[in-house]
Amino acid sequence: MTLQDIILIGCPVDSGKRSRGCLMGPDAYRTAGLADALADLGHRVTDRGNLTPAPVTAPADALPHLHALAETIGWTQTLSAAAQAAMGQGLPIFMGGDHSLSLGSVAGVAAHAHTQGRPQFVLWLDAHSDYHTPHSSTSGHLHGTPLAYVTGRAGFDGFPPLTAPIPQENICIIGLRSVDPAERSALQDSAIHRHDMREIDETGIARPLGVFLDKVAAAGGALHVSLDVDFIDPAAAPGVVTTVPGGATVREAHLVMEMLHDSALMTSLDLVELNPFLDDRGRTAQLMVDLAASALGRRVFDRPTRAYA
Ligand code: B3U
Ligand code: MN
Ligand code: MN
Repeated sequence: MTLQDIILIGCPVDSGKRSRGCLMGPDAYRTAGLADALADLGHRVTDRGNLTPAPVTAPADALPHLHALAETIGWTQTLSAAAQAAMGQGLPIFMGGDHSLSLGSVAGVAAHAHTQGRPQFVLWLDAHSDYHTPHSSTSGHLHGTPLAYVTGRAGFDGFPPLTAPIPQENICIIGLRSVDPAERSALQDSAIHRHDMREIDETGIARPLGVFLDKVAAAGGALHVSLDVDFIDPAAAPGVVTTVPGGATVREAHLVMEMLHDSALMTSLDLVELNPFLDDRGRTAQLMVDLAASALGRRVFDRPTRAYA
Protein backbone atom coordinates (compact mmCIF):
# COMPACT_ATOMS: atom_id res chain seq x y z
CA MET A 1 0.00 0.00 0.00
CA THR A 2 1.25 3.48 -0.86
CA LEU A 3 1.71 5.55 2.25
CA GLN A 4 0.68 9.16 1.90
CA ASP A 5 1.11 12.58 3.47
CA ILE A 6 -2.42 13.30 4.65
CA ILE A 7 -3.35 16.86 5.54
CA LEU A 8 -6.43 17.34 7.72
CA ILE A 9 -8.00 20.76 7.16
CA GLY A 10 -10.76 21.84 9.54
CA CYS A 11 -13.53 23.67 7.66
CA PRO A 12 -16.23 24.67 10.19
CA VAL A 13 -18.47 26.04 7.43
CA ASP A 14 -22.05 26.52 8.62
CA SER A 15 -23.26 29.23 6.24
CA GLY A 16 -24.63 26.99 3.48
CA LYS A 17 -28.08 26.54 5.04
CA ARG A 18 -30.16 27.96 7.87
CA SER A 19 -29.92 25.11 10.41
CA ARG A 20 -26.79 25.21 12.56
CA GLY A 21 -24.36 22.62 13.81
CA CYS A 22 -21.96 21.68 10.99
CA LEU A 23 -19.41 24.04 12.52
CA MET A 24 -18.82 21.34 15.14
CA GLY A 25 -17.93 18.78 12.47
CA PRO A 26 -14.12 19.14 12.48
CA ASP A 27 -13.94 18.65 16.25
CA ALA A 28 -16.29 15.66 16.04
CA TYR A 29 -13.91 14.02 13.52
CA ARG A 30 -10.99 14.78 15.85
CA THR A 31 -12.92 13.29 18.79
CA ALA A 32 -13.81 10.21 16.75
CA GLY A 33 -10.09 9.68 16.07
CA LEU A 34 -9.66 10.46 12.38
CA ALA A 35 -5.94 11.29 12.62
CA ASP A 36 -5.11 8.14 14.61
CA ALA A 37 -7.20 5.91 12.33
CA LEU A 38 -5.16 7.06 9.32
CA ALA A 39 -1.83 7.08 11.15
CA ASP A 40 -2.51 3.47 12.27
CA LEU A 41 -2.54 2.52 8.57
CA GLY A 42 1.00 3.93 8.28
CA HIS A 43 0.19 7.31 6.73
CA ARG A 44 1.89 10.52 7.85
CA VAL A 45 -0.96 12.68 9.14
CA THR A 46 -0.89 16.40 9.95
CA ASP A 47 -3.84 18.31 11.38
CA ARG A 48 -3.60 21.93 10.26
CA GLY A 49 -6.37 23.09 12.64
CA ASN A 50 -9.38 25.08 11.50
CA LEU A 51 -9.60 27.72 8.78
CA THR A 52 -11.63 30.93 9.07
CA PRO A 53 -13.46 32.69 6.22
CA ALA A 54 -11.95 35.74 4.52
CA PRO A 55 -13.83 38.92 5.49
CA VAL A 56 -16.03 39.78 2.52
CA THR A 57 -19.02 42.04 1.92
CA ALA A 58 -21.76 40.83 -0.39
CA PRO A 59 -22.29 42.60 -3.73
CA ALA A 60 -24.81 45.46 -3.44
CA ASP A 61 -27.15 43.80 -5.96
CA ALA A 62 -27.05 40.36 -4.26
CA LEU A 63 -30.12 38.16 -4.70
CA PRO A 64 -32.16 38.73 -1.52
CA HIS A 65 -33.19 35.08 -1.02
CA LEU A 66 -29.61 33.85 -0.62
CA HIS A 67 -28.69 32.92 2.95
CA ALA A 68 -25.31 34.16 4.32
CA LEU A 69 -23.92 34.97 0.88
CA ALA A 70 -20.96 37.07 2.08
CA GLU A 71 -19.80 34.42 4.55
CA THR A 72 -19.96 31.70 1.90
CA ILE A 73 -18.01 33.84 -0.57
CA GLY A 74 -15.42 34.38 2.19
CA TRP A 75 -15.16 30.63 2.80
CA THR A 76 -14.84 30.00 -0.93
CA GLN A 77 -11.89 32.39 -1.16
CA THR A 78 -10.14 30.89 1.87
CA LEU A 79 -10.78 27.28 0.96
CA SER A 80 -9.88 27.62 -2.67
CA ALA A 81 -6.45 29.02 -1.75
CA ALA A 82 -5.93 26.44 1.02
CA ALA A 83 -6.92 23.56 -1.25
CA GLN A 84 -4.64 24.65 -4.06
CA ALA A 85 -1.68 24.99 -1.68
CA ALA A 86 -2.33 21.66 0.08
CA MET A 87 -2.44 19.73 -3.20
CA GLY A 88 1.26 20.34 -3.67
CA GLN A 89 1.98 18.84 -0.25
CA GLY A 90 -0.14 15.72 0.11
CA LEU A 91 -3.69 14.41 0.12
CA PRO A 92 -5.98 16.95 1.82
CA ILE A 93 -9.06 15.86 3.74
CA PHE A 94 -11.49 18.74 4.19
CA MET A 95 -13.28 18.12 7.48
CA GLY A 96 -16.59 19.94 7.15
CA GLY A 97 -18.62 21.80 7.56
CA ASP A 98 -21.60 21.85 5.24
CA HIS A 99 -21.41 21.16 1.51
CA SER A 100 -20.93 24.82 0.59
CA LEU A 101 -17.28 24.23 1.54
CA SER A 102 -16.92 22.35 -1.74
CA LEU A 103 -17.29 25.54 -3.76
CA GLY A 104 -13.80 26.29 -2.45
CA SER A 105 -12.24 22.87 -2.03
CA VAL A 106 -13.13 21.70 -5.53
CA ALA A 107 -12.24 25.03 -7.17
CA GLY A 108 -8.85 24.91 -5.43
CA VAL A 109 -7.93 21.32 -6.26
CA ALA A 110 -8.99 21.87 -9.88
CA ALA A 111 -6.80 24.98 -10.09
CA HIS A 112 -3.86 22.89 -8.90
CA ALA A 113 -4.55 20.07 -11.39
CA HIS A 114 -4.71 22.70 -14.13
CA THR A 115 -1.18 23.89 -13.30
CA GLN A 116 -0.02 20.25 -13.58
CA GLY A 117 -1.72 19.80 -16.94
CA ARG A 118 -3.84 17.05 -15.38
CA PRO A 119 -7.61 16.68 -15.89
CA GLN A 120 -9.65 16.96 -12.69
CA PHE A 121 -12.44 14.47 -11.97
CA VAL A 122 -15.04 14.64 -9.16
CA LEU A 123 -16.99 11.83 -7.49
CA TRP A 124 -20.04 13.27 -5.67
CA LEU A 125 -21.59 10.86 -3.14
CA ASP A 126 -24.86 12.51 -2.14
CA ALA A 127 -28.65 12.13 -1.94
CA HIS A 128 -28.80 15.55 -3.63
CA SER A 129 -27.30 16.82 -6.85
CA ASP A 130 -26.24 20.24 -5.43
CA TYR A 131 -26.59 21.60 -8.99
CA HIS A 132 -28.60 24.77 -8.29
CA THR A 133 -27.38 28.16 -9.37
CA PRO A 134 -28.07 31.04 -6.94
CA HIS A 135 -30.93 31.96 -9.31
CA SER A 136 -32.57 28.53 -9.48
CA SER A 137 -32.27 27.75 -5.74
CA THR A 138 -35.63 28.24 -4.04
CA SER A 139 -34.28 27.64 -0.51
CA GLY A 140 -31.45 30.17 -0.91
CA HIS A 141 -29.16 27.57 0.67
CA LEU A 142 -25.78 27.69 -1.02
CA HIS A 143 -24.88 24.13 0.07
CA GLY A 144 -27.19 23.16 -2.79
CA THR A 145 -24.97 24.88 -5.39
CA PRO A 146 -21.33 23.63 -5.41
CA LEU A 147 -21.54 21.42 -8.51
CA ALA A 148 -23.05 24.29 -10.49
CA TYR A 149 -20.24 26.62 -9.40
CA VAL A 150 -17.36 24.27 -10.14
CA THR A 151 -18.70 23.42 -13.59
CA GLY A 152 -18.77 27.13 -14.43
CA ARG A 153 -22.54 27.74 -14.56
CA ALA A 154 -23.48 31.43 -14.62
CA GLY A 155 -25.01 33.35 -11.71
CA PHE A 156 -22.32 33.17 -9.03
CA ASP A 157 -21.86 36.95 -8.77
CA GLY A 158 -19.37 37.96 -6.10
CA PHE A 159 -17.68 34.54 -5.99
CA PRO A 160 -14.05 34.19 -7.05
CA PRO A 161 -13.74 33.55 -10.80
CA LEU A 162 -12.90 29.91 -11.53
CA THR A 163 -9.44 29.23 -12.90
CA ALA A 164 -10.31 25.73 -14.07
CA PRO A 165 -13.99 24.82 -14.52
CA ILE A 166 -14.56 21.06 -14.33
CA PRO A 167 -15.90 19.54 -17.56
CA GLN A 168 -19.36 18.05 -16.95
CA GLU A 169 -18.30 14.64 -18.25
CA ASN A 170 -15.59 14.47 -15.55
CA ILE A 171 -18.23 14.42 -12.79
CA CYS A 172 -20.08 11.39 -11.41
CA ILE A 173 -22.88 11.64 -8.83
CA ILE A 174 -23.92 8.48 -6.98
CA GLY A 175 -26.72 8.13 -4.43
CA LEU A 176 -29.34 10.50 -5.87
CA ARG A 177 -32.83 10.45 -4.40
CA SER A 178 -33.72 14.12 -3.84
CA VAL A 179 -33.38 16.34 -6.91
CA ASP A 180 -35.35 19.59 -7.36
CA PRO A 181 -37.12 20.20 -10.71
CA ALA A 182 -34.70 22.95 -11.85
CA GLU A 183 -31.74 20.73 -11.04
CA ARG A 184 -33.28 17.77 -12.84
CA SER A 185 -33.74 19.63 -16.11
CA ALA A 186 -30.25 21.16 -15.93
CA LEU A 187 -28.74 17.74 -15.20
CA GLN A 188 -30.65 16.12 -18.03
CA ASP A 189 -29.16 18.70 -20.39
CA SER A 190 -25.66 18.05 -19.03
CA ALA A 191 -23.02 15.37 -19.55
CA ILE A 192 -22.68 14.75 -15.79
CA HIS A 193 -22.76 11.03 -14.99
CA ARG A 194 -25.61 10.50 -12.52
CA HIS A 195 -26.75 7.37 -10.75
CA ASP A 196 -29.85 7.33 -8.58
CA MET A 197 -30.65 4.81 -5.84
CA ARG A 198 -32.90 2.85 -8.17
CA GLU A 199 -29.92 2.17 -10.43
CA ILE A 200 -27.85 1.15 -7.40
CA ASP A 201 -30.63 -1.25 -6.38
CA GLU A 202 -30.73 -2.73 -9.88
CA THR A 203 -27.05 -2.99 -10.75
CA GLY A 204 -25.21 -2.75 -7.46
CA ILE A 205 -22.93 0.14 -6.60
CA ALA A 206 -19.69 -1.35 -7.97
CA ARG A 207 -20.78 -1.18 -11.62
CA PRO A 208 -21.29 2.59 -12.13
CA LEU A 209 -18.37 3.41 -9.86
CA GLY A 210 -16.07 1.00 -11.69
CA VAL A 211 -16.94 2.50 -15.08
CA PHE A 212 -16.13 5.98 -13.78
CA LEU A 213 -12.88 4.94 -12.10
CA ASP A 214 -11.72 3.30 -15.32
CA LYS A 215 -12.39 6.58 -17.09
CA VAL A 216 -10.38 8.56 -14.54
CA ALA A 217 -7.51 6.08 -14.80
CA ALA A 218 -7.49 6.15 -18.61
CA ALA A 219 -7.25 9.96 -18.57
CA GLY A 220 -4.51 10.03 -15.91
CA GLY A 221 -6.78 12.32 -13.91
CA ALA A 222 -6.79 13.68 -10.39
CA LEU A 223 -9.87 12.55 -8.44
CA HIS A 224 -11.63 14.62 -5.80
CA VAL A 225 -14.20 12.71 -3.71
CA SER A 226 -16.96 14.62 -1.95
CA LEU A 227 -18.74 12.48 0.65
CA ASP A 228 -22.00 13.97 1.96
CA VAL A 229 -23.27 12.23 5.12
CA ASP A 230 -26.74 11.99 3.54
CA PHE A 231 -25.36 9.65 0.85
CA ILE A 232 -25.76 7.01 3.59
CA ASP A 233 -29.16 5.92 4.83
CA PRO A 234 -30.26 7.99 7.87
CA ALA A 235 -30.80 4.78 9.86
CA ALA A 236 -27.02 4.35 9.86
CA ALA A 237 -26.04 8.03 9.66
CA PRO A 238 -28.53 10.16 11.61
CA GLY A 239 -26.16 13.11 12.25
CA VAL A 240 -27.26 15.29 9.35
CA VAL A 241 -30.04 17.83 8.87
CA THR A 242 -31.22 16.75 5.41
CA THR A 243 -32.06 13.10 6.11
CA VAL A 244 -33.47 11.36 3.04
CA PRO A 245 -34.65 7.74 3.49
CA GLY A 246 -33.47 5.04 1.11
CA GLY A 247 -29.75 5.81 1.07
CA ALA A 248 -26.64 3.70 0.70
CA THR A 249 -26.07 0.98 3.27
CA VAL A 250 -22.99 0.90 5.46
CA ARG A 251 -21.62 -1.90 3.30
CA GLU A 252 -22.28 -0.06 0.01
CA ALA A 253 -20.52 3.01 1.39
CA HIS A 254 -17.52 0.95 2.51
CA LEU A 255 -17.36 -0.82 -0.85
CA VAL A 256 -17.15 2.56 -2.60
CA MET A 257 -14.31 3.55 -0.31
CA GLU A 258 -12.50 0.24 -0.72
CA MET A 259 -12.74 0.47 -4.51
CA LEU A 260 -11.39 4.01 -4.32
CA HIS A 261 -8.41 2.77 -2.39
CA ASP A 262 -7.79 -0.14 -4.76
CA SER A 263 -7.88 2.28 -7.68
CA ALA A 264 -5.19 4.50 -6.09
CA LEU A 265 -6.86 7.43 -7.89
CA MET A 266 -8.19 9.60 -5.05
CA THR A 267 -6.18 12.79 -4.62
CA SER A 268 -8.44 14.78 -2.22
CA LEU A 269 -11.51 14.18 -0.04
CA ASP A 270 -14.35 16.22 1.49
CA LEU A 271 -16.26 14.94 4.52
CA VAL A 272 -19.36 17.13 4.60
CA GLU A 273 -22.72 17.82 6.25
CA LEU A 274 -21.99 16.04 9.55
CA ASN A 275 -24.09 17.81 12.20
CA PRO A 276 -22.79 16.58 15.58
CA PHE A 277 -25.68 18.39 17.32
CA LEU A 278 -28.07 15.92 15.68
CA ASP A 279 -25.88 12.82 15.99
CA ASP A 280 -26.61 9.80 18.14
CA ARG A 281 -23.70 9.25 20.58
CA GLY A 282 -21.18 10.08 17.87
CA ARG A 283 -22.03 7.16 15.62
CA THR A 284 -22.28 9.18 12.41
CA ALA A 285 -18.91 10.83 13.09
CA GLN A 286 -17.44 7.39 13.79
CA LEU A 287 -18.90 5.93 10.59
CA MET A 288 -17.42 8.78 8.53
CA VAL A 289 -14.02 8.16 10.15
CA ASP A 290 -14.29 4.45 9.35
CA LEU A 291 -15.22 5.25 5.73
CA ALA A 292 -12.23 7.57 5.38
CA ALA A 293 -10.04 4.78 6.77
CA SER A 294 -11.43 2.36 4.16
CA ALA A 295 -10.65 4.88 1.42
CA LEU A 296 -7.09 5.04 2.68
CA GLY A 297 -6.42 1.35 2.96
CA ARG A 298 -8.12 -0.23 5.97
CA ARG A 299 -8.84 -3.84 4.99
CA VAL A 300 -9.85 -7.21 6.32
CA PHE A 301 -7.75 -8.96 3.64
CA ASP A 302 -5.73 -7.50 0.78
CA ARG A 303 -6.95 -8.04 -2.77
CA PRO A 304 -5.09 -7.57 -6.02
CA THR A 305 -5.75 -4.30 -7.82
CA ARG A 306 -8.18 -4.78 -10.71
CA ALA A 307 -10.39 -2.96 -13.17
CA TYR A 308 -14.10 -3.10 -12.37
CA ALA A 309 -16.00 -2.30 -15.53
N1 B3U B 1 -32.03 20.87 -3.21
C1 B3U B 1 -32.45 21.47 -1.96
C2 B3U B 1 -32.07 20.59 -0.79
C3 B3U B 1 -30.66 20.30 -0.55
C4 B3U B 1 -29.56 20.33 -1.36
N2 B3U B 1 -28.54 19.92 -0.67
C5 B3U B 1 -28.94 19.65 0.49
N3 B3U B 1 -30.22 19.87 0.60
N4 B3U B 1 -28.20 19.14 1.49
C6 B3U B 1 -31.88 22.90 -1.83
O1 B3U B 1 -32.15 23.52 -0.80
O2 B3U B 1 -31.19 23.35 -2.72
MN1 MN C 1 -24.54 17.75 -0.64
MN1 MN D 1 -26.98 15.94 0.43
